[in-house]
Amino acid sequence: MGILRDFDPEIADAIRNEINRQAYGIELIASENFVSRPVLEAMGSVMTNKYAEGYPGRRYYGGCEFVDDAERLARDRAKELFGAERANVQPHSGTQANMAAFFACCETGDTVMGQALAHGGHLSHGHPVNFSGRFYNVVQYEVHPETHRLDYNKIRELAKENQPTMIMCGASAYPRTIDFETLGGIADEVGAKLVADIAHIAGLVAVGLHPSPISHAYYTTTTTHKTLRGPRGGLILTHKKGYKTLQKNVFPGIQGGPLMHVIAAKAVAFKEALRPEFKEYQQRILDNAQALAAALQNEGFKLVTDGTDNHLMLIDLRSKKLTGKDFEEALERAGITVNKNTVPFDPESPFVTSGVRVGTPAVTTRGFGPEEMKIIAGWFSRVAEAPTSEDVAETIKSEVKELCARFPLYDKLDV
Ligand code: DSN
Repeated sequence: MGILRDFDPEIADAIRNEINRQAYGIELIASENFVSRPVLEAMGSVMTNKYAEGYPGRRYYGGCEFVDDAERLARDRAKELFGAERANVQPHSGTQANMAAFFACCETGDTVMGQALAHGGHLSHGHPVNFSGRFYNVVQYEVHPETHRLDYNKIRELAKENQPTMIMCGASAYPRTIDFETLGGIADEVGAKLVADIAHIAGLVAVGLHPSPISHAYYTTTTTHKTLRGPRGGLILTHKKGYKTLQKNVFPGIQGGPLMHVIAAKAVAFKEALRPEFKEYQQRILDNAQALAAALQNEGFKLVTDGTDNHLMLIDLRSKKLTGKDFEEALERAGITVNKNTVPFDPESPFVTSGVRVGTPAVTTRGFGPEEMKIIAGWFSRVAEAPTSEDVAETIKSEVKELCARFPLYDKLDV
């Protein structure tokens, strides 16, 4: 490159520092991943220059021939990947995808149900500070007080009592398999539309390693950048019946011009996900999650629900006399990135929390396997024993750097 560095060395420095942070640190944020070079190239392409309000063949701007090609490819590949009849690839993010689904299913003021954020749900599933909690009458469901798993009987009871127009299911911090078939049955029983947000587990769903909601949900929403390992963005899948309403609620309902460079990159990511190697990659994510969960438990860490079925786990740090905030900061000093996260029925605030969330998609992408998971669990233990020790942090940071150097991320990437 060099062109950016010549013009704007400050931004070039920020990007170079981020390249190095990603290359020499351990990324365990469950919602993050590293895209491939083809995805990166498509995202950094001239398609960013193009306005294309509307849909392929029906745009409000001229010159859309080639962005139409990209959007058609993205849609077709998304449909094939998830076995869906229709796809809308324009949502800028997961929250925008959910907003479009809300608008397509409900009128403002309607009653909707969603999983509480503090119990593993998401802001856009009805949290009071989000549009979803402000525009609708929200009934939030929680996990079971003892098992910390979804309690489908309780969800059914709440649905019967409240008669929601829509039930939003899916999670951003739930380590167990979600039973979309049962949730679809509950929605049918009360005449509600089921929206399944599979942002976290989309890669697993795409390859059949987590049950798919496609045939049970009216709309399935997702991001494209988590387990799916594509560019940052959103996607909605549906059947013929729900499509027309969905289209107009994405554009012009909640968005203007689509991000065509991102849509092109989504198409590239879907092509990658359709290859047999992607299923092997998703299986390795699961194998690593199992290995990391077991190794953390061997080190005396308590996991919410005592394990995981998917790519993430929640560590309850109360037995270690640590808060999520302190542990997140201590790990960061040692070159390991996680995010603090509430655990079910957490006595601490969301800014402090009693837990951290840990996921394996990113480390799996760079080639780590079960042996590296054991090493990571050992580092967690050493940091938890001496969270304020600069010596411990420095020593582990150099060990982290050494391990990362053996698993290079991007070849010759610099600015
Ligand atoms: N912020 C994302 C996550 O970390 O799960 C969800 O939007």
